Amino acid sequence: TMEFDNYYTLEDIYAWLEDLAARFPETISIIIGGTTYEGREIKGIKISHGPGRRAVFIESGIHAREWIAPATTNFIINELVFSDDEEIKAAARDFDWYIFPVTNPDGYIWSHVGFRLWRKNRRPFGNEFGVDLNRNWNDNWLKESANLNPSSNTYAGPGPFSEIEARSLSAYITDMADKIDLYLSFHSSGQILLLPFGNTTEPLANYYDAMKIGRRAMGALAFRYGTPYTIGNIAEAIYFATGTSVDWVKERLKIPLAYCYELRDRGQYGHLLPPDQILPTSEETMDSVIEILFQAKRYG
Ligand code: 0X9
Ligand code: ZN
Repeated sequence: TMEFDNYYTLEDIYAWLEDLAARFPETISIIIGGTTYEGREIKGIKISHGPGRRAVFIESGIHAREWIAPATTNFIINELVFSDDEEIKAAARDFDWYIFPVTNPDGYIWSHVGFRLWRKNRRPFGNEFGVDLNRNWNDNWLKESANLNPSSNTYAGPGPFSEIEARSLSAYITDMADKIDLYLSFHSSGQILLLPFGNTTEPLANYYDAMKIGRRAMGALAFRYGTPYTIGNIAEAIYFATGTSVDWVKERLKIPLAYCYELRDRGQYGHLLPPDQILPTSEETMDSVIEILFQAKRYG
């Protein structure tokens, strides 16, 4: 079992996923979303109570140092499997859940054994290491808040989808895109709910519906502990940024709803969020995910 009073290593997270799949073979299976530069698997979990269901897709840990993101995703998995709450049980039953807690495994390991604030993957470029995997997706690649300097934390890579992690995960998503109703990407920090797009402040696609659903969801999030969130598209709420996963799934795959969460906090601890905030962060985030699904039915 997984406790939510501390952060876990990649090895422990993967072992836990394997254990769940072994214990509940009828409903849970291991899925492999791709491969890493250092040869690891991007391991995730599929929860399904039968064929023909629409899907929710969740990815986190694309930025290695944002440890609260995989921790929150693990909590969501745990709730979907073990919760007695009727709404959560219904959500678990009614959707197929495809969940990848750590989409940058090489970087995640490096943030444990090398440098705690590591963000990128671990591909070497001369003396430098790593591409920002949330700048490498093939949508407006290199246009905003990204560069071609391997020493930068926002190095976009030598080309769009140059990185095996982003490329292989995108292929996995593409194969199942027409069943995805909701796509979630967890990051930290700032307490911001972001919707596409990162290249313009124009309210594009289903911006107004996505904002309405997002506001209700952040109301549900704040209800538990009062945690305030800002909501907006990426460009208006934080900064212009392109080549991100959420923009790519929205623009290229036309996923109806795609959100990126910047989880707690608002700067006091930043990426070094103390372990005693894992549980409250996870609980309030779970509340909001359930609310998104509820609201999406009304606007879907
Ligand atoms: O800059 C980023 O990649 C994200 N902020 S972070 O501080 N976690 O690095 C925001 C990007 C928003 N878009 C997506 N997540 N797709
Ligand atoms: Zn991030």
